[in-house]
Amino acid sequence: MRIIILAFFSFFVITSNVFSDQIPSKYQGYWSGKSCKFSIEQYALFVGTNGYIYEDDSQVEFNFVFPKNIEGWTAFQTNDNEPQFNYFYRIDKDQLVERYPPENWDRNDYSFLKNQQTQDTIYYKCESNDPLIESKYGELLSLLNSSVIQSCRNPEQDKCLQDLFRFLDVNKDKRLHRAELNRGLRSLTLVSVLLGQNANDDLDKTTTFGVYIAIVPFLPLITQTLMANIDYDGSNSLSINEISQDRKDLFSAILLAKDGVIEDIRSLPGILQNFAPLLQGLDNFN
Ligand SMILES: [Ca+2]
Ligand SMILES: [Ca+2]
Repeated sequence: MRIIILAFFSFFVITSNVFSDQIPSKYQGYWSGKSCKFSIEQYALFVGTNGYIYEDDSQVEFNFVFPKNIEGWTAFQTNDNEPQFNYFYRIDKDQLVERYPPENWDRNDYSFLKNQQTQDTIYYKCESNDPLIESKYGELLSLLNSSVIQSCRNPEQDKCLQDLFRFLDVNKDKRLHRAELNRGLRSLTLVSVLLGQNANDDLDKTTTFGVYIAIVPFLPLITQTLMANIDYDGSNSLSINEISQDRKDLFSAILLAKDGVIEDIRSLPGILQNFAPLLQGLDNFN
């Protein structure tokens, strides 16, 4: 299990070295047009403690961000390598104002925050998540709101494991059952697919979801491997003690399963191979 945690959280480490602060609570929640119905407004923004999901009729965007105060605005900065995601927010009369820099911005001149050069987007605060968005991203929304991202800045910390366990343990019985492991893998896969599309302008949201939906059937294979190798007391569930143990044979078993999955993916359409880097991340912990 720890190997899986490390593999997944290596994304966060790569994406950003330090999550210095949480996003201020005034920005957190679900935002859209006035009706708050995605079917009408065709755009929605969910802001969590450490990141956001934006969706409109043609694209979906997900990022972990560092909030930074600049001239009365809060910049949602990703990392230096992704200058295309630079949004600035402030709250004005209970509405969320989103501004982006002018084209070819030099990243130093903040005068556009005072003198508007681009069209602002205005969002209204919604009482609850749109059911459509909730059904698609529910697991991801709860991940964004959990303490996992903060505490797993350093995946070696015990708190990372404990918080991840709590996030995965949906029914709070201190045991991870297959369905809970599958759910966790699903949300982490969705994270990796969404982050993966940031580097690829050609992917629209239909393709992104195509990749995700095609990957999902493979996830029980990983769960099965985990169960077969670390359910020491045969309870058909994993306790925190069981997943805390590092064992060489577990590593090799997972790597074996990974090779099998990659082999299966290779026989599928090319786009599915986007999943391979996620599994190849496991190699770092060989
Ligand atoms: Ca449970
Ligand atoms: Ca067990």
